[in-house]
Amino acid sequence: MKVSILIPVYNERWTLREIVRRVYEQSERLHEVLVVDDGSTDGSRQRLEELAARYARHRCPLRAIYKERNQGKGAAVAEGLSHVTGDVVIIQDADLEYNPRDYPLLLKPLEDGRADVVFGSRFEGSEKKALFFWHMVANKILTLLCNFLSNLNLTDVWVGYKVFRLTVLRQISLRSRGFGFEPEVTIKIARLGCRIYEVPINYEGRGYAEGKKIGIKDALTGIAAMCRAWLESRLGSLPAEGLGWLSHSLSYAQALYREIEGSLGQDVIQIGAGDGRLCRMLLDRDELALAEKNAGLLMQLEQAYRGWEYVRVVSLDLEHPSPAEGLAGHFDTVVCAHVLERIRDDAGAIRVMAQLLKPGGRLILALPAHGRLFGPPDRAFGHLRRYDGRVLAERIASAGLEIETARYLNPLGVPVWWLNSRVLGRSTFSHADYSLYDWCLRLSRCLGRFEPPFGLTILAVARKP
Ligand SMILES: Nc1nc2c(ncn2[C@@H]2O[C@H](COP(=O)(O)OP(=O)(O)O)[C@@H](O)[C@H]2O)c(=O)[nH]1
Ligand SMILES: [Mg+2]
Repeated sequence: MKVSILIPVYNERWTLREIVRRVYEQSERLHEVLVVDDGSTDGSRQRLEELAARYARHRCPLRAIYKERNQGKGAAVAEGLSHVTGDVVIIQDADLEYNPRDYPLLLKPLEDGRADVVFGSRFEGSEKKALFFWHMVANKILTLLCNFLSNLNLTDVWVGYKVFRLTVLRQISLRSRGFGFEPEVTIKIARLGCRIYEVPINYEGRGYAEGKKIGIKDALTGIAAMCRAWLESRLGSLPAEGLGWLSHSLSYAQALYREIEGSLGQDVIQIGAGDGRLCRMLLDRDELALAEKNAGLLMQLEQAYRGWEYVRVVSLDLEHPSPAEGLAGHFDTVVCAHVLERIRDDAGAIRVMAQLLKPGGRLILALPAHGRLFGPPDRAFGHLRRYDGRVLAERIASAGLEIETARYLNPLGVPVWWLNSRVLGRSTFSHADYSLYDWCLRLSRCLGRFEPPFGLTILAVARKP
């Protein structure tokens, strides 16, 4: 796991050298150190230039970014994040309130694959320095409000130590310039449904005489940031790139599972396991292989299933398959949900999957249906096409498989997609949009046995002779 450290700095000339030294004490576990100077006016910039020169050739180099104008911690962090190249990032304040000695504690839940995000907590630890009463009161109220809006039970939202997987941060956009960053990021990641841990950390609080800057104004902007983030996390558009549909809608993953359950064998491979939403439902098999080509997701899956005896995680790229490492002819079911529509040579990809099957085994495909619905939202998701039953049947047959069934899912979603895609030409999605499609899905289920010959998703099951 490549760990990046991101240090936002504003007028921290007195502590900068020491914090960087403390960070480098942990350097054997680090990948890079990024310091963003937020338009400091106290000489921090010169200090930083010296430090950048000193650590330029280090195995884990220090990179400095200089902002001309002071904009606040949130802006400094956002700037830094656009340069981060690791798998996870630790936000490290530049004063000496937080000690890099806590990195192992903060990283543990991520290394174990249990968490996507880890917050430190200044209130959970054993030993702590006594601090200002009114700060504590304000922190409690703001944390309560943030918990209320995000439906979490954190004890310390305003903590400086926050650690994120980059795959998570890349799914949200951050607007807050100042300390509003803290609740904003909290509310937005909560909405993504990722796994958040809190670990007790050490905290050497400093007073205003020592340069502490946060104040009543920050509390007020924090409240405004929370309300905005809450609204935005419901109505604002989400980046469609990346994992796509499955990762945004649990009900969709569940609906898919219900549909395919009857066709599953005991030795299953899921191709394009992604963030693991669907594969959690495949765990009651004798053997489960999870294939993924994205390195970040692969690592996440490896961590999540480390120690599971019958689950193995494999790297597989359908477009450039390396000679199947003992996988050929091994499975009685191949599940591939929402992958082929992004692959140029989809017929070739089906052939690769067919090779993985034992004779008599089944390939289960879930794909966006109806070419005529193709439009801007598809492009935003990286779809190259949508599938009509006939075309799909041809592709499947050309790989030497026999189609058993082809059914449609979510017929009531079709008019909504058509409106968005063909009439409004919208290419963005908000949580509200996903909820709407989820509702269509639920209502579609009420149609029961009456299965209309159309739907947003086409689900095909094919057999290897
Ligand atoms: N206050 C403040 N801090 C900033 C700014 N830009 C970056 N930072 C950094 O954000 C971190 C947290 O700031 P600090 O004043 O210690 O906040 P507090 O610990 O919550 O009181 C420090 O590393 C600052 O140097 C800014 O515009 N204002
Ligand atoms: Mg501080």
